[in-house]
Amino acid sequence: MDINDIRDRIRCEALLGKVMTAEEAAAMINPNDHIGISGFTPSGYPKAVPLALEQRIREEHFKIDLWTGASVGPEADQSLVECDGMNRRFPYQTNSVLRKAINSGKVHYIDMHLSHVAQQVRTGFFGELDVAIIEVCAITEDGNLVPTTALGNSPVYATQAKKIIVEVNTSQPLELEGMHDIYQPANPPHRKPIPIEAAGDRIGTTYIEVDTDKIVAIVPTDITDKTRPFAPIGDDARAMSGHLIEFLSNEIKQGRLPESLLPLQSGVGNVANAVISGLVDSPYENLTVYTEVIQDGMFDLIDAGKLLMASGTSLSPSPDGLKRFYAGIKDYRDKIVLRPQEISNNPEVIRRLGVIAMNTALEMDIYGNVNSTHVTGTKMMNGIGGSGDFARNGSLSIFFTNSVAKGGDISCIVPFASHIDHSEHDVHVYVSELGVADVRGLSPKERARVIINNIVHPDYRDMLLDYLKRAEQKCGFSQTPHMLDEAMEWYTRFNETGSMKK
Ligand code: 0RQ
Repeated sequence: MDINDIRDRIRCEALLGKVMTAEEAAAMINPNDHIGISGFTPSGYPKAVPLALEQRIREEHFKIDLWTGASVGPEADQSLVECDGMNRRFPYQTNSVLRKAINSGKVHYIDMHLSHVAQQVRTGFFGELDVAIIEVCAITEDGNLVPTTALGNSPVYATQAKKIIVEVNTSQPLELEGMHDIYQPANPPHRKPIPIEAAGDRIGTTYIEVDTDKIVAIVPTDITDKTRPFAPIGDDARAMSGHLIEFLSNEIKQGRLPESLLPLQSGVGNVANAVISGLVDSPYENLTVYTEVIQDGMFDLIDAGKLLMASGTSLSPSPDGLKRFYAGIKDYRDKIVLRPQEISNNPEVIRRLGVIAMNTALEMDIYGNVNSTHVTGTKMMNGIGGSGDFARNGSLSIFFTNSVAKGGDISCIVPFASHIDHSEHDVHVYVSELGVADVRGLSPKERARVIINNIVHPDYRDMLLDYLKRAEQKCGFSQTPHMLDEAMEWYTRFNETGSMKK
């Protein structure tokens, strides 16, 4: 691609002289640089410059630190690992090659709440930001940046970086302009209240304001977002969605929720997408969404006329969902607003709106502590992402989990969770394919019985009830009875025999 392909997208004449190839731009990056990129899920991330950087690293052998919004596509998260060029990475990832590098000690990974990143970058916890690489669909007359399918941490990276490389991506439609709402709060003690009172409120600009002197390169590209397909919606996910609807309908009946519910948040992954899709067949109308990722299920709700407004930081559809979004962008753009993740995941706003937070657990324990990140306690899966931002601050915090994993060899509800991301204090309701455990107002020992009886698989129910009863006797009915050695035996048994069953 050359300058003529993107002339209509660069409206600032003074910047036309900065157009160059990805290789020329990658040559401006130095060994050990801290690089902050746009992108959140495999959407809106730079592609051409990371691929050119990979080639340079293969020849020159050096490493960089990569800061992102959340997971990004393989052009960054896979390529820079395969050439052995990644030293440090935060705050979230989902790539299997990167995951392997993290779990074999090759990459330092900092797994953190997504709403925390911007302030920690501004305060300098991670050192200085050398380069920001930001994907845009256009540059305004004043040289400001119009983002694409994700916003993530782009505003803070563009503001903090010493130099900015811009990728102008012609595969991203110009109709994206106007969908973003960019607002950067000041650090304490100068922070003002964030004036969002409804999911669709707009409080900022539609572009990222930048110092144009810092733009050192503009790279044309047409490489597309590599979004990932969802698993087909199975019986278990359909059952969880049904349980959720029954639970929410009862909340409405009891007068605890309005008929249009409260703004919904739904996490990443197959289960979350399936649960949202299930709401299409629910009786609810005039729904709103205040979340971070907008997945296919939300397009289903918009098409069904049930969703008035969705606020997020990223479009995270399947490949077919992305095509559907592009084809219907004229209708979808008025119902979707994309914000920096510092705002989409902001505890102040989540509490004010009373968000219903819905996230997925890898495993949980009988008292309700949730592990979302570490497989059998030691190996990183993806990361906590935004689940903690929403779970702790939502007015209703719900976690979904299948009752078993790996064909029934693992019980997803165990005596003592091998790693804890969301404590018993953060969660109100647990849902598996078998039912709902509503533990609001219950003490730990009461809670454990409701969890075991309502959501544990029959193969493990008696084992867990037996554990609880013996732990109560042994600990004299203390607040949270445990037999720690025996709790850990569940993992030893799985590692030795391939199953948690006795
Ligand atoms: O493994 O892929 O090898 O088959 O975990 O499980 O059932 O497909 O679930 O796709 O919904 O992902 C928690 C990972 C769930 C996700 C997690 C194995 C299982 C399978 C995936 P295979 P499913 P999902 C905001 C919200 C944290 C971040 C978050 C996640 C694989 O939801 O990353 O919520 N959440 N962000 O077999 C061992 C167990 C297991 C297990 C399942 N108990 N032990 N393996 N698996 N249970 C969004 C953002 O921040 C962007």
